Amino acid sequence: MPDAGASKSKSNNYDFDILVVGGGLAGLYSVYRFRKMGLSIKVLEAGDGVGGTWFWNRYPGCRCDVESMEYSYSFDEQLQQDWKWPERYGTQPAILEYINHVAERFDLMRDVQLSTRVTSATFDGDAGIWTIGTDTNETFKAPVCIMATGNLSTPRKPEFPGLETFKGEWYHTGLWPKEGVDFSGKRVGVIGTGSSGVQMMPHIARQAKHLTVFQRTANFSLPARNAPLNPEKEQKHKAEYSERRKAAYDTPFGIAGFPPPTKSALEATEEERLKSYEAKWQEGGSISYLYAYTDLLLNKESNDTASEFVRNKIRETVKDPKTAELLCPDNHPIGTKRLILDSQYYEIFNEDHVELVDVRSAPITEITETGIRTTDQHYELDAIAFATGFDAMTGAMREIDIKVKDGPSLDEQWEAGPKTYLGVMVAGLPNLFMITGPQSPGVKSQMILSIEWHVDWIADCLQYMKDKKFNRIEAKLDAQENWVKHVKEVADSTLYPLANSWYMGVNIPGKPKVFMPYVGGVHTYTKECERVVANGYEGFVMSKEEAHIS
Ligand code: N01
Repeated sequence: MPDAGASKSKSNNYDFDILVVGGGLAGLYSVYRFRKMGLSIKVLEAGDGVGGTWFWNRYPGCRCDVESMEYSYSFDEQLQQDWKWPERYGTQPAILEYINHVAERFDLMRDVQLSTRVTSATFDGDAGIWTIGTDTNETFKAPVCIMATGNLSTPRKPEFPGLETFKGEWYHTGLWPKEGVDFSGKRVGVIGTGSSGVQMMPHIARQAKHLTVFQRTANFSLPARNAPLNPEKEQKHKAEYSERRKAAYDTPFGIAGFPPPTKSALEATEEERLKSYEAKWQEGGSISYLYAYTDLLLNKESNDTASEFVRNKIRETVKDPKTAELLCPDNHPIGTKRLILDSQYYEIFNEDHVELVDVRSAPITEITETGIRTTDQHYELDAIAFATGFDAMTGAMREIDIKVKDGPSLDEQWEAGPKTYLGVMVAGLPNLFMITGPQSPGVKSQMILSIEWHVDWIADCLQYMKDKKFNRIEAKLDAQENWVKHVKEVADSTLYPLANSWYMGVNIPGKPKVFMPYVGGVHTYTKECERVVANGYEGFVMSKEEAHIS
């Protein structure tokens, strides 16, 4: 751990105390947190603006599925009191505006270099230094490197033959043009019915002459019931902010305010269940619904009751019975893929100009000059929007050539699936931390809470090392093996592995089928992190190497 300000000395062989890859919510909070410790830091960000997910995903209708009062930083009381969210769920522009406000308010941008994609990170064990290479042909050196690369930051479109011949326009939700897209009067095809596709389609349906929805897997979606933020609720929430933020760490998803369920769905009568599901359906929001009973994500029979309730809602909403049946998910329990929140998604299928195409029974074979061909038919299109998701959780890190000099790359190490200790470090990669890495609760939690937890945890760890005069930390292999095993055991005790989800890596051809997030809950995870610290950073080796501090 370098001394504060030491990096400014010419005698040191590095440029910054800490290098951070990624200028999203995690990178920005890192600047705030580590700067407060007196450390020099540089964030390298590929985009020409900060915000990560909220910078890139500009598709129409993009909105967060966690309520705005929750989905925000907690590190500054005045910030959370001052900021006014217009709606229950933040839109992409509203969230990006908030992120830019935070960056400006805390003067974070002076430590961020934009338009710089990190391509490599190499640790020289003798010097104790990470060297980062970029697509701008620059190199940066620091003893500590933090991967704040995000979990859903590597957009992927399937390799359909013929895309290059398509004469119309095409887009990916995760790389949407800043200036927006006008689909007025166009025949638009959307491939993919995950959160992005489902959120986007009602907006496209309003503009387009014709919308063709290419669906491979029907997903469960609940009404978001978005609305302007109720001023009384907002005031109450703000009065309780700090207690609510603390309480959130004692909950599975990192969000306070949802009383834990008390009984199994099978202990309730059918009448009770329907009443409960109906109330949750009317309330809107996914946690509330999945929290109706204790075992909706544990017991298939219980889950069936919640799944069938939603299927019946789809059947009630969509007038054409054949289309309704196609929209009813039939191959995974509700909640085992990210439960979607929508605004009037199912309703669009009652409109004459919206057509649902089942590409599970008749897959897409090619993209032609004028549209999309399936094994059944050709669809004439002027524009195609890929809502086909991301190489989630590991994609962004595996794209960077991360390694200890002359050692195997992280990409090679993770060939059979990611292996981490607590989702925060990888054995064999000293002084390299991850924010919300695989095998941490990140994507199964209120993301910003998990980000703040990791950054704070790393900051405390670096302070501890400094106090003890250590300058190198590494996860132990056996601690990592045990953690990976534990993460798998926890997942296997739930219904999650039953779905072909991006949590399992199944959406990317050739990616190993491994359940990647930790689903033991934020409350369990944070206690484990605290236990590890209380035991002197159990599972980590800290040492003092002579080389790099001159
Ligand atoms: O991506 P996805 P996403 N032929 O992977 C289909 C977060 N998020 O961008 O299921 C035909 O979920 C694929 O089909 P299948 C959120 O965590 C949050 O929508 O693999 N179809 C699927 O339907 C979310 O879970 C918010 O059979 C193909 C779709 O493309 C995550 O990001 C908003 C195909 C991809 O769905 C990812 O969501 C948006 C092919 N060859 C995103 N390949 C909110 O906060 C793929 N598909 C609300």
